[in-house]
Amino acid sequence: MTMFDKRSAGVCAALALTAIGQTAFAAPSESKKRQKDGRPNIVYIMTDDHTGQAMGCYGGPQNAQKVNPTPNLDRIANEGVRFTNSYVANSLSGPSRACMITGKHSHKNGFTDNSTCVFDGTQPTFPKYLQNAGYQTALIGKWHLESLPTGFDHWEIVPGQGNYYNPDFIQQNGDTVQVHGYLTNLITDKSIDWLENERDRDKPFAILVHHKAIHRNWMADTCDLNLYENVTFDLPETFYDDYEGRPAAAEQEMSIIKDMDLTYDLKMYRPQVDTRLKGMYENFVGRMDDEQRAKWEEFYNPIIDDFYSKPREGKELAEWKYQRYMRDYLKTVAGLDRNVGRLLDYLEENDLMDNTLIVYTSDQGFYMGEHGWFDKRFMYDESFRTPLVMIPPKGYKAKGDITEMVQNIDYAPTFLDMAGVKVPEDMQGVSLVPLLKGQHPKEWRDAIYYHFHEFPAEHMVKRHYGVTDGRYKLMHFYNDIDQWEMYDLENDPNEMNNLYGKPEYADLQTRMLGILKAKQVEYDDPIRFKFPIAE
Ligand code: SGN
Ligand code: CA
Repeated sequence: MTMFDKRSAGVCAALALTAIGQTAFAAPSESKKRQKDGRPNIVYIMTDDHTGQAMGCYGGPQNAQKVNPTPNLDRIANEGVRFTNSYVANSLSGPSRACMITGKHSHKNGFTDNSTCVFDGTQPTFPKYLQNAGYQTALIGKWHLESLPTGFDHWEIVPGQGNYYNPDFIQQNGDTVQVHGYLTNLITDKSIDWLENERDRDKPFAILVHHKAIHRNWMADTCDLNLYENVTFDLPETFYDDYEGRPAAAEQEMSIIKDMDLTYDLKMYRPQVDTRLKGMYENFVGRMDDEQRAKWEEFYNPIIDDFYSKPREGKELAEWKYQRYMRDYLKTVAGLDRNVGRLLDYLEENDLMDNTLIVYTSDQGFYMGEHGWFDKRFMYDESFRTPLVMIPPKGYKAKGDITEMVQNIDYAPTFLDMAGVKVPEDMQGVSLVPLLKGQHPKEWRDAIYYHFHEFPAEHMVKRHYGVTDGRYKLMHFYNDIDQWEMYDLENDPNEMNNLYGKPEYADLQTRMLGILKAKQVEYDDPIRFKFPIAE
């Protein structure tokens, strides 16, 4: 059943306090009632494709002084901790979500790729363990694991990737309901609404707030459309990468120049001329109501007119695309940041900060023009890393930067550990609680393992696995290719100079192959290389 729910007016800057949920929260009496169970609550906020290069506290966006797109996210880092070496296990949405919720690598949780997998919802996950321990659990937003969620007292998800404007939500009773508004605002409204009106105040809670933003095709809220139009972003050093010595990197389909679509990604659509593209265009703007669409067209039409009035090609076109990409992406970040601020304000106003672990992360990093790309998937740092900032509950001593190498398989054990639930032996991640207490365990992991499986598929990034010890990185691309790469991340942070097979690095290569072998054995990955390698 589809209904059009007109409740939300959408939340733009000054309008924020008039959003649906907010007016309902005016009476504080019930909300001020203190939680009886002293175990910490968990607010886990995860966005989609939000990369550190677009987050103020990680130094982004690159070279654009005066632009800080994330003051609210930075507040989490400033009041709490910033992980400076945070990685994913498989840089893609569904796989990342499955790793995060199970505490296991993809080959163990079974969700190796977005195109062929359905998450087995009968397997143990951290929300189920928390539920069994007496927590109340909720999930709101993007889920993307194909099967319906299990382990949540309350859930409301968007189908697949979800829509930015007037999106559908699948509800727990099986109904699909269309809701009026902009998705980032709506997910926040619904999360606050659950905290305020549906939470059982006798229990601790864990809520997963999963945004679609900043996923392609980077559609901002109408109130943010004018942002950053006067900013010119510097090109990343590697924008014109020629992929020399890296054939696997050369073969992808995620190039801003070649693959970024003028209509779909950059919204340059002329209804009178591009009639063939109408269906594709309407697919993403067709859900808007007249007012939203009028604001959208008022903003984009002059840019479209200007674009088609001055034909560009070669580098000029490439750099024009890059600037539009950066602007659209960062406008979408702005709405996300504002909404995280709304959620933080709610927690603060309701005395929930002291006893709550607040986490902000993304399902993976993203390319903002580095190597000439958008999208993710590769084990190169921009998409292998993911932002991770937290405000721990009161009493946890850590502040500032945590530099130990951590991975999204660590979140589940961390939440269980913090809740006083024994971490199951088959979880492959490790609890971050000691780090949040300000400790630096001597026996911390010395390398991170990665495995990307989705090929052939959109963007055509080859299958590969690899390890990093923080200083060096080794990768093996396999399947229809057999290509090794090795980098010195300190001397070559852009990963341009493939050291694999160079005689002067033979010892390092042997050492890194040893680490890779050890990790594939430790994590019991059935897809592994044969050792030693025949050169
Ligand atoms: C969609 C996007 C891709 C993106 C995948 C996976 N195409 O298919 O660009 O790589 O999602 O992203 S689109 O035409 O539908 O926008 S993920 O983050 O969900 O894994
Ligand atoms: Ca993603």
